[in-house]
Amino acid sequence: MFSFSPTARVRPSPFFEATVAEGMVAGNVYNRMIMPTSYGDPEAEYWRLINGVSQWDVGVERQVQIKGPDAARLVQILSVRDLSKCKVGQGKYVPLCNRRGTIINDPILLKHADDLFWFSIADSDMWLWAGAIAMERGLNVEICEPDVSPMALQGPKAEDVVAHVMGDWVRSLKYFWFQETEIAGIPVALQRSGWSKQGGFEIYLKDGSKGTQLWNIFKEAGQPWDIGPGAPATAERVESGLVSVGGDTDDATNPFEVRLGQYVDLDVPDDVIGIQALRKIKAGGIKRHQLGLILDGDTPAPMGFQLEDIFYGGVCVGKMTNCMWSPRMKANIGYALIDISVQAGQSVSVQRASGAVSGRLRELPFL
Ligand code: THG
Repeated sequence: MFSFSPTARVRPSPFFEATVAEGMVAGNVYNRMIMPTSYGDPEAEYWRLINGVSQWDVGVERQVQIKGPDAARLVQILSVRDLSKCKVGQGKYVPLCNRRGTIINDPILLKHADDLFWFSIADSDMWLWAGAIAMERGLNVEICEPDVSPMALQGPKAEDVVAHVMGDWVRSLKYFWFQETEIAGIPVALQRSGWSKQGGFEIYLKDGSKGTQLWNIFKEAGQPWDIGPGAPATAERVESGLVSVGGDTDDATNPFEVRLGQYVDLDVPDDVIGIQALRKIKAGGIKRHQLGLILDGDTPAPMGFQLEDIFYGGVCVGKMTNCMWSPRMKANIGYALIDISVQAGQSVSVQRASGAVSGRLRELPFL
């Protein structure tokens, strides 16, 4: 039984009751909310994501809404990716940086109208940041958190379930594009997105009083495809090379170091926060990079993780930022954020709580 003491500062997701009813046994704190992480059988939850369809409470992906005459300007000032070609109905993955070019969040931006945007944020307070920058720049915008909570359906069978509930039109929704609609009178936005590389959708619930009802509609509709509860799966996302900002990054990490350079457009206007620093960083050469690390041994690492030092030739060259048993690779894998001089193919030693473990570096993604 999962026990959680509600307080005004740790907000329950609208799907909380439904996930408790599903047998949620573990959770994590993300954006001052509880994110379910397990329903008691991590192995089954992993294979369901790889082969079937998995239903996730990702209400922790909070929305920061920016509205008003200067909304598009503010959104670009906050984003190091060029948004000038972003269309209404389109989503974009956008790194946000501070003035030093350090990545502080990596939301999906949803453009609802020329003057209305949502940042669907990762784990840091972008509401405060957006408000402070709007004030500093004298911009005419309203910033709020709307009543919006995403639920994800991920896995190769997610599309069949969503089409069964919502109609075959969902099959032609393009990657990261979204559509406002209703399900049994419940207002939602449906987007082809989600924090896995197994395909699927996110359903942004726009009425927090309807969480259990929406959850159960998909739970029931998904029975023929053997749907079941799950959560963003560390093993899958590491195999797939997805970045977790705040976990895989530290307070000096720039987007180039963690393979996000393709989402940085150095020719955006000079007033974009961090872009001048990123131009200098790029010109001066990147000092660290993110590689995959496969540890020796065939015993699954225990769940739970803290940063670990990586040694090469007896010298600490960086950190291992996550480590998880990969059921498909049959090895403990993770990411290394290390000095640029240490390269894929080389062997290193990781200082684990249980002692030193050797491993080999390689390029990401693993799979
Ligand atoms: N969905 C929604 N909001 C979110 C997340 C999400 N907010 C928090 C967090 N996840 C933001 N981080 C990411 C990181 C990676 C991706 C999405 C959100 C992602 N990346 C793909 C990749 O790297 O291969 C594709 C990026 C691209 O090509 O544009 O999907 O999951 N609503």
